[in-house]
Amino acid sequence: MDSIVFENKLNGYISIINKRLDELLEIKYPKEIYEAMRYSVFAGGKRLRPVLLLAFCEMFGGKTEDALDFACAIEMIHTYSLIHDDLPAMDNDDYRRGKLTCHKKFNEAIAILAGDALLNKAYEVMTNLVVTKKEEKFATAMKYIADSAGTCGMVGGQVVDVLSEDKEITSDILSYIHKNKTAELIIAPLKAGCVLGENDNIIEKIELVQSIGEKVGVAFQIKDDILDVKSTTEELGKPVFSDSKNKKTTYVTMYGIEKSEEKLKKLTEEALCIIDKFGDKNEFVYEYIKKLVKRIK
Ligand code: GRG
Repeated sequence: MDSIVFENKLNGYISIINKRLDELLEIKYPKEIYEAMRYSVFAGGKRLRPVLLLAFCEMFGGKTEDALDFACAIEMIHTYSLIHDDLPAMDNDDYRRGKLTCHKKFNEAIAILAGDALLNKAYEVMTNLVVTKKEEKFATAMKYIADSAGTCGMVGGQVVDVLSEDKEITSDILSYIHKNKTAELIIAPLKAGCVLGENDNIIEKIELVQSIGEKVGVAFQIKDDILDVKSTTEELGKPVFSDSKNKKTTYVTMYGIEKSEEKLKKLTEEALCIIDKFGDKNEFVYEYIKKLVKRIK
């Protein structure tokens, strides 16, 4: 895909996501909580998960209007997880996306509540669709997202990550952490996009999409681990070497940079091979996933 066409398409997705997030997070009473939620949501994230959701929905023939609120909901869940992950009780980080973290900008109580409020808001937005649209695919999309965020997904991964700090862990535990803490919240928007867009052979398609998501999700975490040791604070917008500071085992500390780069390449190629099966509407998705390997932040 031509790079200008790609950039235009990506910016188009990001702009409709931002516009809708702005509407969904309209400031009401008590304004302090909305200000903290908005501060973190509009702090300059890449919008990876919502873009993937809209792009997969489109690749499978769906309408953006059906997928947009789910895309915003997953970004809210992602932002809540970052706010809580930065708290003193977890990673204790002062900067994220080049800006003060939520608890540094406001205070700890407000940051905890802003995370809680974003998580809850995501479910408010999704249940609203489920009750108004009355089509099974909306409930299924919500289920994929809800399942990915909880104890059998991101929270479970985060718990094992926290409990593993300062300890030697096995490769199986590391895989569990990657799959759950990071990959689940990437698998979910792909599956939600697919179910909202596709009408035929949905079970077979969801299986393929699950496999793409697992590969892309783990590749994304490996790249994050590589950037943590190879990038700079200015480029990343957050401190580098945070994994060693927090005494965490990562793909890089377990296998070394070279093997990590190889694994990243292999997983990405395997994911692209599956995407190839989805015919001529896959161009944007194909390019986007290729570019994730080369991302610098
Ligand atoms: C607190 C329940 C709870 C979970 C936290 C997601 C997470 C679990 C922690 C964040 C730290 C981390 C390294 C997570 C791995 C996933 C990841 C690389 C998140 C960053 O995602 P990006 O790069 O962030 O998409 P932006 O800022 O672009 O939105």
